[in-house]
Amino acid sequence: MCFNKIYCLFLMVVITTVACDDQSEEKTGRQELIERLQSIKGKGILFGHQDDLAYGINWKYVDGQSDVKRVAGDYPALFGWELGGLERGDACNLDSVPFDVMRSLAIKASQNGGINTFSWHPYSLINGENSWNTDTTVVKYIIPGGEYHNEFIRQLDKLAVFLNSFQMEDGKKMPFIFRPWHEMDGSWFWWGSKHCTSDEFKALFRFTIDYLKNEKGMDQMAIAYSPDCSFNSLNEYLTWYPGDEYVDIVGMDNYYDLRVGGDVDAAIKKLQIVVGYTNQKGKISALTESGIENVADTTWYTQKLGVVLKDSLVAANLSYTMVWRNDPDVHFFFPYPGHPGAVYAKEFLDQDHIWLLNDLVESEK
Ligand code: BMA
Repeated sequence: MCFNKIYCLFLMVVITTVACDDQSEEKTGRQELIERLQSIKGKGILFGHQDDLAYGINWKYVDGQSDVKRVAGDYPALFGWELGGLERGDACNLDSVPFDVMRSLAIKASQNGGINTFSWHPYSLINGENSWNTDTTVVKYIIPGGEYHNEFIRQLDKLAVFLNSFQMEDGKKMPFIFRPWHEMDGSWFWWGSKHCTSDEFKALFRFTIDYLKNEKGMDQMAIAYSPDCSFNSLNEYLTWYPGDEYVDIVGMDNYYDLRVGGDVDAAIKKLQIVVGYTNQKGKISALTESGIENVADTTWYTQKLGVVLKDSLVAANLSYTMVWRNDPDVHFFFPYPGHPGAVYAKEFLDQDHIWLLNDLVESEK
């Protein structure tokens, strides 16, 4: 009840101001990115390619070049990048991509309407070896309370300086997806299932995100959880899950089920588990990595990936998929013009529900 008219008026002004402030509060880059990925659900699945703009078959750092564009006529909608080596202060990542070049290419991709996602294969703080070296235990030493925890924080500091330096033309920080500690259900990385307990793993994941968000102000980052494909139930899938408050995108890496002689139905079943969780929790889902080395199965894009992404539950819910990099000396996962798989990759990408950059941009007009 108001005592007098002036007091009433004063109260109304205060209430209106607070309400207006709430409405005008700017969305964070993370929120904007999540909304974008939510809004394409059921309309299209973004196609992504690791290192797409950096190099491909018979070219390296050529402005505007992309193997996806050479074959399909447009850039991918999602661009993957790798941070391994940054934590040591290296100028180039473990695949020799200079971090400065990566920054300008990722900003360009984002400026043109694309979405960037970062993976991280860090070197071990214990023996200095790469992510695949499992000779020593690492995780328990770098989580809070561990002997190398402070050194781990210095590594995260380097990541934060780099990723916070990605600025858009309007001065805002570039939004992106961060996908740390991936394929933890396998045992090939030092953070894998045989090299730490699930509680240690969760502590690692949570600390990584808490530190980058809370101490380094990284509110432009959406987080992806992406085990490999060794699960058969939701329970198994969630064994290493750090919690809904830490994860925006639930994903799966799956090369295994889509290999020659693999089981496409198994891949579909597992993705159904992932998208089922998405629906239950209002999250985003993705096939975060897939491919076949050197496109050895020429019809892979139409007969394997294409079949998985046509499943009605998957098609109605999945937001993106990504194939791995095109390193001519090591391995490639997307065909080049003239490769016998190129025609099938194009056929796959020409489908209405598989989106390249222009499809995404057009959908947001
Ligand atoms: C792997 C391979 C390696 C590479 C690593 C990080 O799957 O492509 O050659 O160093 O990813 O990008």
